Amino acid sequence: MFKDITSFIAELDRRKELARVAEPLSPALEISAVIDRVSKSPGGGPALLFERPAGSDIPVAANLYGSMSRICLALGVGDLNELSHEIEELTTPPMPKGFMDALKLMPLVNRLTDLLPKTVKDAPCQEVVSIDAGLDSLPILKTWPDDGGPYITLPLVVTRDPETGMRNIGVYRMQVFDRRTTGMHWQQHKGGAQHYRVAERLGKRLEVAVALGADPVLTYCATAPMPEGLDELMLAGVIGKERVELVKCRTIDLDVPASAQIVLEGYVEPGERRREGPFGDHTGFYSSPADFPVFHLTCITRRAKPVYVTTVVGIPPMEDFYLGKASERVFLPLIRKTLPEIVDMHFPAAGIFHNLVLVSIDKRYPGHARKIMSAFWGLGQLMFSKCIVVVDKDVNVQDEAEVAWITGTHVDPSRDIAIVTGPVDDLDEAAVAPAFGGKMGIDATRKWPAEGYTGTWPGRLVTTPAAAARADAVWRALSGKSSS
Ligand SMILES: Cc1cc2nc3c(=O)[nH]c(=O)nc-3n(C[C@H](O)[C@H](O)[C@H](O)COP(=O)(O)O)c2cc1C
Ligand SMILES: [Mn+2]
Repeated sequence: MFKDITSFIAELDRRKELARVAEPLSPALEISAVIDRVSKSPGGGPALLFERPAGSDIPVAANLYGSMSRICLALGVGDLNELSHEIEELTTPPMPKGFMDALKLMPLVNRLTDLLPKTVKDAPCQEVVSIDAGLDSLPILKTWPDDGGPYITLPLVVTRDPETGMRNIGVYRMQVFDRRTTGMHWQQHKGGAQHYRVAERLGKRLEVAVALGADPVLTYCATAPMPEGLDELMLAGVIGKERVELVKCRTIDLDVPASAQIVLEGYVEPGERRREGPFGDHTGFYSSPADFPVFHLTCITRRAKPVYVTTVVGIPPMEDFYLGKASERVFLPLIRKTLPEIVDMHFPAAGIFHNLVLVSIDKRYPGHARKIMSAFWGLGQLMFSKCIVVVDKDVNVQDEAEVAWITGTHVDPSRDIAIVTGPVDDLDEAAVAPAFGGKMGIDATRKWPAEGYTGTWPGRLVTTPAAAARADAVWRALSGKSSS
């Protein structure tokens, strides 16, 4: 696994998956326009290293995870389905049938020790420590023309619950207000916001550490929708197959990933809010300005020669689609622990994760599709699922055209649509009220008599095996002729 971003970038370079941009480009709009253009090329384009951002001697890396091959490389798998298999194996250990058999489980037990991070004394991220450095020393991008300012778009924001001490790491954008303060855009449903809620109730300052350019596994894990109270570092230990190394911050009482390129140390005060936004968001539209807590910088620590790692969100597909795809594969086996009837699920890029969720199930009883919808609406960040389409297990949900075809042919809207109201994504500007609105489920499974269906469900068109074999032979002959 890659110990840091520097070694990941070197490997991308070796594999010819890195494009170096030597042209001096402005962090205000120019660099992000290139990133957007490249992300839209087939397969997501190459990773990018801007060697000469105007006004800074720190290079800017972007689109590092923005392709199937790079997200796989980052997470140490050949195919994202391997992640599902690994997690399935780890969470379903076989029952040993005796002592010798139990010994065979040792490798599994060893892997459990990777769950706990360890603290180191010397860390690359603290080669340079500056108490009075400002954010103006970093090439932070302004990504879209009407943005409220420059934004740190891929920060790993570390906090601790002031009461329980539980750690959380999440990616929440930070708008630069001036060289020592930023916005802290943790939405109300997220882990960081919960810690802040507790701090405000206690009337206490909440310390915050922000890691920029942490190693690839950790970066992904910070975006993962871990259940509240479960440390993202545990997931990083599982996927990275080694303990995450942490180092103590210099001005606050928090630990940060030792592998980071740059660390921002600071705090948010209870009761303080400031207008944040607008921001060109991953919805493909500008998010409206709103009030969010304020991050005060106390110290910047960094490598002697750091790289500034960033991402640009915008009209899909962008880099975040691949991070989301990894979560889809990581959480599938975990969701199946309580919903074993789920066969597969898919979040199309155009649905920006939660706007469109396609699920296939092994239907066992009347109303089963609706049970799955209710379960999703009650399960962590899946509560944001705006439209859930449930199909039978013989439908391949990874094939969006197949799902559209099946939905069109299997649904009577007067019978098969469920509408509910509840919490919706903070970024949903169409909702009836902020963070509150409607959600729709479409039952596109074959309906049963027990569900009131009185007809005979029509059979799917398939020819006989004999005719198919004849067709194969004829087709081979035909294509042989045309190619010679
Ligand atoms: C590039 C990127 C930017 C993100 N920006 C934000 C953000 O500004 N605010 C937010 O609440 N979530 C944002 N997210 C989503 C969170 O990182 C994600 O929901 C994560 O699971 C939160 O972790 P938590 O459950 O520990 O809060 C972003 C995700 C990505 C990939
Ligand atoms: Mn969390």
